[in-house]
Order: sequence, then structure tokens, then C-alpha cells
Amino acid sequence: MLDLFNDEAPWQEPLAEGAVILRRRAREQGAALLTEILAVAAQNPFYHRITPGGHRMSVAMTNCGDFGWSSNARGYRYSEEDESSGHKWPAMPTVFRQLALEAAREAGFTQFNPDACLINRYEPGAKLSLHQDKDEKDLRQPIVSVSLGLPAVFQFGGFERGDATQRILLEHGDIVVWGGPSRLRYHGILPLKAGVHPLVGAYRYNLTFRRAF
Ligand code: MD6
Ligand code: FE
Repeated sequence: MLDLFNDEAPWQEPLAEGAVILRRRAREQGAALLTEILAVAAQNPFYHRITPGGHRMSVAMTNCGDFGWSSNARGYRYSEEDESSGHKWPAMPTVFRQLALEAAREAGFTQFNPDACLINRYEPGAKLSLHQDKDEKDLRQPIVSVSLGLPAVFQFGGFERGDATQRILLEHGDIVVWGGPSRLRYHGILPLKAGVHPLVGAYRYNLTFRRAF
């Protein structure tokens, strides 16, 4: 229904070829998404992974779907089990999959079929250094990234770590879809500023949907 009192109906902002921000696109689903995040975390709790270089990540992570992303001293990989518990990942909730497919389609990717959803939890000070997402087998499939809770500054760069970056504020309900010629761009999240979001509290959550295999 058209809501004349909603002054924040979703809108699109192109970011680069193959990359677009769907501003506020996940707001309607925010409460449902949060409920499912907490249900996943009740089964497979968030924890801080160790990078291959031996550092404890400031972002806490869990996963749902057929495969989950993880990092340990041996490297990065996707696996069917949570190595902290040996348990499989919870199924991808319907509200997650539905939203990811709609967002991908709106961004022009009609063939998206995610088998993995990484859930990141940021507390104040948590950050994600510049990186490429290249552990997935089929790089023709895009990534759909949903931001919830506290705002964060997203860095969006080029194809070399040292390339100039744009800084973009991602707020509650924003979705970034990126693929095609932008799929391997470097990106990261600057240290989260403390705050309290009315629905989510003192955290930022990010869901990234991928096709891992
Ligand atoms: C985050 N996102 O927003 C981290 N990766 O918390 C990512 O690392 C990311 O947002 C690939 C595509 C979109 C992303
Ligand atoms: Fe990434």
C-alpha cells in the first residue's frame, strides 16, 4: 500500500557498474530479520574468529544456510559445520532468502541462488579491514548485503588494496547489491561509533548472502 506518511520509501543509488545501494529497502522487514538473527544465534552463537595471521577479528560472526564462512589459522573457507560446535548451520530463514532474491532482482541479477548467509555483528570499535570477497566458486553471482542497526561507514575501493576508496554511510535497512564488473572490488567497514538504535540496540548487524559453491 502506498504510505503517504512514510517519507523514507526505498530508493536506489548506483555505486559503480554492477553495484547499487537499495536505500531503506529492508526497513519493513527489520523486526522480522532481527528475530531470525537472534534465533540463528541461539543455535550457533556469534564468536570472534581468528585470522590466518593470528589476529582475533573485532567483528563477531555466525552463519545460516547450507554453508558458512569461517576463518582460522589455516585460512578462509566455507563449510557445512560450525567448527566451534561441530553443528550444522541453521537453514536460511524464508524472510532472509525472499528479501535477498528480491534485492538481487531489483539490482538486475535475476539468477541469484544463495547457499550461504554470513551474519556479522559489530560492537562499538569493531571494523572490517579492506578485503575482497573471493572465496566463492561462482563469481558471476552477486553478493547481497543487508545493514541493520547502528550506522557504519563503508569503504568501497578498486581492484588493488591501495586504490582510492569512496566512503558511504550505510544505515538501518540499506541493502548493497554488487556483482558483475564490481564483484572483486576491495571494501571494508570503518570502526563502529557507539550508539543505540531503537530496534536493534547497541550493535550493527550485516547479512551477506552469497553463492559459495
Ligand atoms: C559489512 N560487508 O557490511 C561487511 N562484502 O559489514 C562486506 O564485507 C561485504 O557489504 C561483499 C559485498 C558486500 C558487503
Ligand atoms: Fe566483504
